Amino acid sequence: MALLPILRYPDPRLHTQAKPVTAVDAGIRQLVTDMAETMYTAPGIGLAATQVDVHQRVLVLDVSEDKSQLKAFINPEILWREGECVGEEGCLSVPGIYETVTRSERVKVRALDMEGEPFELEADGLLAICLQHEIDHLDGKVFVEYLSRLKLSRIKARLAKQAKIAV
Ligand code: GNR
Ligand code: NI
Repeated sequence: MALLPILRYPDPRLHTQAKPVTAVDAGIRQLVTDMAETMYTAPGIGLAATQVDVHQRVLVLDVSEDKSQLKAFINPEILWREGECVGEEGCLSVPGIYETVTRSERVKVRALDMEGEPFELEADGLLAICLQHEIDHLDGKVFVEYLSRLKLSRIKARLAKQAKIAV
């Protein structure tokens, strides 16, 4: 097991478009294991491979109360989306920043599991929000980029100040 370092916004590597996984092999299963450990330790409810500087379409999440529902999604695709919802989001790559984002309320996702088997999942609530947040990471998008330019420039200034204080 290994903890992986998480890239911090505005690291340009967070804007990398991740490539589809071609084979769900031992290397991918190890990546999923390490990402899960990194997510639980952070702690966070989701993590995309992009955030640990691996540019393959892999994400993990666990939105359960007791952290017992780890889910891995390899090559996730949104089949359809419906409705709109507004919620406060945070991101392990943008520490200490919480902002309201509008997302689809329900999504249906198809992905491969750890064995390389396809599955489909209809999600709403926090699971739907988290899936959209993580799939955005795989497409090189960070949630703060949905905000106004003014808000984003204020956030960048706050992050720059934080980075100076951090050792
Ligand atoms: O831990 C996380 N919490 C969270 C809260 C609201 C909406 C999305 C998230 S995902 C985030 C972990 C993370 O940065 N995943 O990419
Ligand atoms: Ni994030």
